[in-house]
Amino acid sequence: SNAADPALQIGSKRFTESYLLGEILTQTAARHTPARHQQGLGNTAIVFSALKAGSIDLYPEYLGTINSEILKHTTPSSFEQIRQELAPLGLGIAVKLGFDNTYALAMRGTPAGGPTTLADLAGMPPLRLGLSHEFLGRVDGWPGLAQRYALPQQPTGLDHGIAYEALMAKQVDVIDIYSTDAKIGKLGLRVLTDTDHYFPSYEAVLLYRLDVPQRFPSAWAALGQLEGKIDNRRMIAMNAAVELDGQTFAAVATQFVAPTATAP
Ligand code: PBE
Repeated sequence: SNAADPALQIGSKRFTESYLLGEILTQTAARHTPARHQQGLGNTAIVFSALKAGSIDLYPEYLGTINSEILKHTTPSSFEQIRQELAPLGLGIAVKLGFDNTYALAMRGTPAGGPTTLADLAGMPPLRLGLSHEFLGRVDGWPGLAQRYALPQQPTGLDHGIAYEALMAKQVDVIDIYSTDAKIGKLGLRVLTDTDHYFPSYEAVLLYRLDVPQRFPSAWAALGQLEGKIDNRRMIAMNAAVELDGQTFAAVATQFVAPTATAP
């Protein structure tokens, strides 16, 4: 509950997909109750703090991120275990949206030869890794990855928003990608196989304050209808509409929430 504004407060992190999902959730809720999108508040830690503090009521998050980055577990937990662990904090998870946005490392799609797995990077110390700031410090990020695959490189930090540009400009050779990013396919990147299954699954869910269903019952029911409605293909296509076609977050979200027929 936000003292300054009685509307349902929805947050998002600072990358395309999170903005888009925040907008979809806000437009969905706004059909039933006043709702406000606090866009791109920051990284996971910042948006989660806003949730705990009550300055936002809910935001889209990923199960692997909740387990690793928020709860700091080094081994996977089930949906039910995570739900139970969040309850004493006055928080809950619900509404699996239907897609999984995992981390991976990727390189320019050279025609043939070169590394194809994360393990292959171990034998290539000169490769320049440019990794997103949050990934560099996460429990499910670089330190554990380097240890798992005995990787010798010293990565530099970059903002995920410029990672693809830096890769294609050959400023770096390897970046971390989010598997639903539209540019992976567009640029024909080579995604390195995680043969050891280092990365957990990152199914998208709503992370919310437990009083939301009582405070905003009809909006909450509408948000529940989003369960299973966004599969990986759909999410990639919506990310592409913003990142490759230059559409606004609001327009892409509206097309999802209240689709209008497209001209033949
Ligand atoms: N992810 C993968 C990260 C970024 C990329 C979506 C799980 C996260 O926001 O937690």
